[in-house]
Amino acid sequence: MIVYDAVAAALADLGVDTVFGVVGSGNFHVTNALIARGARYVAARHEGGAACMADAWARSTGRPGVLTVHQGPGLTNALTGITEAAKARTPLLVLAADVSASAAQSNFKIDVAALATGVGATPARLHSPSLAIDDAVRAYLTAADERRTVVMALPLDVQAAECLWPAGGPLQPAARMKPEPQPRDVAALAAALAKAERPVFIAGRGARVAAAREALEYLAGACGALLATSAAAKGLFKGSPWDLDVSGGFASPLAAELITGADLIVGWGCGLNQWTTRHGNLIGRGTIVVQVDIDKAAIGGHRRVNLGVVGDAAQTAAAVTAELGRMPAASGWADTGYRSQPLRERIAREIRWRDVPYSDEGDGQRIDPRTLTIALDDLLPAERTVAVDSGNFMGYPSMYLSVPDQDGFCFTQAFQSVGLGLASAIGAAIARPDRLTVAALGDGGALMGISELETAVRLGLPLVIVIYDDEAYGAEVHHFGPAGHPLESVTFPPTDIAAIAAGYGCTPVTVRSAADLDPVRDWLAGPRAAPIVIDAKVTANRGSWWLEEAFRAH
Ligand SMILES: Cc1ncc(C[n+]2csc(CCOP(=O)(O)OP(=O)(O)O)c2C)c(N)n1
Ligand SMILES: [Mg+2]
Repeated sequence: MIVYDAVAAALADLGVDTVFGVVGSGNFHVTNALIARGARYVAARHEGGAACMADAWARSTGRPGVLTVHQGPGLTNALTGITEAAKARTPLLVLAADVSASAAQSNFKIDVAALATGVGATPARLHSPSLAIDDAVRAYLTAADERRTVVMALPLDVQAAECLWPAGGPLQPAARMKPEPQPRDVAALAAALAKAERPVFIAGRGARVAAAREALEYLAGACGALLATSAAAKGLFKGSPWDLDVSGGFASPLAAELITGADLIVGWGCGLNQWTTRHGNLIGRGTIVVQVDIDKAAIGGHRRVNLGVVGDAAQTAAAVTAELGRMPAASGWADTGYRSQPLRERIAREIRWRDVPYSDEGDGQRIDPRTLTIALDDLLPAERTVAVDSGNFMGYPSMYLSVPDQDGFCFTQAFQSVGLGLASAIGAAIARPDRLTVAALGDGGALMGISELETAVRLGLPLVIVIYDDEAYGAEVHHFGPAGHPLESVTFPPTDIAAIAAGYGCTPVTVRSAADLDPVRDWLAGPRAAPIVIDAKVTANRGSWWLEEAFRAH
């Protein structure tokens, strides 16, 4: 066999059936070999977009994503998306073509392993024709089992060489082992929960990955805990009457009040970082903090904790429930711990941001982003995936658009990069065609990643792309404006984004008030053959609540 074909065959055997990328001469053959082996190939227009698509696809399906790029600039173009994936611990395999060992003076030569290492990804390489198949299998399994973003260099000379399919098949995956929580730690956590009067659980990405909802709800029911998540796990407790939604800057006033009032906070697969705790301000002075994480090094990484438990969120919750020896209240509510019927009713009335009163600042020329988002929440089907870019606007879609479960929210903020939202939405839409995908972008992020509109149109994706258009890098405007700094570098003249979208073949809508949303209704009722782009000219009198909060300690 030729190595590129053997690598494709090995990856196909491991279940690779969807690949994102931009093809150049260096990855042409391996990409075509994957297609020949049955994979769906999604051609992006920029490698940065391709990386975000693969990342979001992996997050939405729970399976490793695969990205294929040309050597040199193909990889450097993809780096921001790769960094986001690496920081978010997305299992992702990057097939990065590389120059031959002899091509020391090639224009395309870069140090692939150094780039990968520099952004927190794991380097890998096809070392030689005879090792290539096992190298590829090992790289894929590292991505899958250790939740790593692996950048595998595929030197052209190795790719083009002959190799033999190994007798007995390629490397076999070793059994995956999760660390069992130590009995002493389980007992300590059970004792802390038994003593707590107002426990709150905050579940993070680790709980989402561990599919820990059931085990956590059961334990929470047994000890009367309220349930919250980090932004990365938003939706995990959707439907529970004790769900406070997201903890941190996005928390609604009632959620913030209840989390601050906790006497015990348990982070489950959650780093309890500055965003999740509002720089620690959501954790009361005397509150006991416990962190459960599968990764020992993560414990206490962002803040001091009173107890660290190394273990998988679901396994640990089950062990603690057994240790506690209590059953959850059968009626679904009881005066246990933090739970009471009056509180349950208050949560039902007040926990959602859209139920928090506000005065609309729209003036007919510009729509209040809260009014816009509430109107969209009413219009759009509940079965949806919401993908959010970065910027001042991001709290509105994150908190005013409901999502059906933890897979309905694609939050690519591990690197805090602007411009990833549209491509992430495309990856999520491909992963979950059963759900309507909503891309929520600022005008800055939208224009940064706009080339992927062509991809969305070409693929006929039924996306709702809503752009919170304040004609500015609003985050910077609201950060520096109040101190009187000049803002010319972060403000822009009006752009007719709807006209640009129409040029790409999307259905365009410009929105200045809620009445302008009628075309969205029509689009939803129609065949949805191309994305709809809503250029919402939003009010920009002030920074969003969460941004003000974030910059207070910036
Ligand atoms: C790649 C990148 N460049 C710059 C920044 C700094 N930055 C953070 S928010 C922001 C503004 C984004 O503008 P827009 O998408 O319009 O959202 P807005 O803040 O206006 O709501 C910028 C430039 C960043 N986070 N990432
Ligand atoms: Mg803006």
